[in-house]
Amino acid sequence: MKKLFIVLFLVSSNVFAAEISVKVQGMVCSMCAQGIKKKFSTIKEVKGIDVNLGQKIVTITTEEGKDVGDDQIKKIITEAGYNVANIERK
Ligand SMILES: [Cu+2]
Repeated sequence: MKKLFIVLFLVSSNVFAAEISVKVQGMVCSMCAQGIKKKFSTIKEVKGIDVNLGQKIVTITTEEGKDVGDDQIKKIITEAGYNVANIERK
């Protein structure tokens, strides 16, 4: 029974919350990271945002059943002064 709950939890967390990995060119320091985090945190569909400066990857976790479109992601990052190299969804 315990196993079933774990399986259900894993399935539901994968189906409803999307994780979007965005490769961003031009991020060099923690100020860049903070600026990007701030911009994304104002979007209601965004549950969490993580910036990996070493790999230049911004990971966006969305609220359950919500999505942030590629166009919107590109717009935010471009307006902040950076370039989107790649967007990957899991
Ligand atoms: Cu910077």
